[in-house]
Amino acid sequence: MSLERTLILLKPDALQRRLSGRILSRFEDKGLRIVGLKLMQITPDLAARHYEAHKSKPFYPGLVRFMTSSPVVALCLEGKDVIAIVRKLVGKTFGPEAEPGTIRGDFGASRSFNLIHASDAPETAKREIELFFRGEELLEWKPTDFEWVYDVQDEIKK
Ligand code: FUP
Repeated sequence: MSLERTLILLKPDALQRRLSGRILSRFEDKGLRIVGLKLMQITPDLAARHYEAHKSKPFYPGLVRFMTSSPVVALCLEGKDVIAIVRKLVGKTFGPEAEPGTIRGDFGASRSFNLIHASDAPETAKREIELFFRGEELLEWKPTDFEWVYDVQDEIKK
């Protein structure tokens, strides 16, 4: 089974609104494995590197101001198809458009304070994880229910 990793940020509004525990529970409830987790203050330099693709957009200065305004929780999750699974749990970019049942759909009503970031592809996940975590901060471990979360029947049959 090939596993991938993804970078998630609980943004300043998630912490200011004391939603981090409930958002973290969504990922644990789904059976995803936490391999890295920390509270941190994003510097303007780190925000610029993380959002370099948006540098020329009109919302960029406000986005950097928001992301550096108070602490965030950085989270690295590992699992099979974890990037796509997490994007589905997170929902569409803007709260008013995100489906109920998703994190942004359930907790967000803003078009700029949207609670959470999640990597959108394997290449961006690798780049973003390296921006936010040192190698030794990511731990290898196997939850005891791993075979129950990921049905291994298909692999046994092979
Ligand atoms: P997403 O992948 O859903 O996080 O969204 P994008 O990569 O398109 O945008 C990154 C962040 O820029 C969003 F989380 C919010 C912010 N943004 C705005 O504030 N205004 C916009 O019009 C678009 C994005």
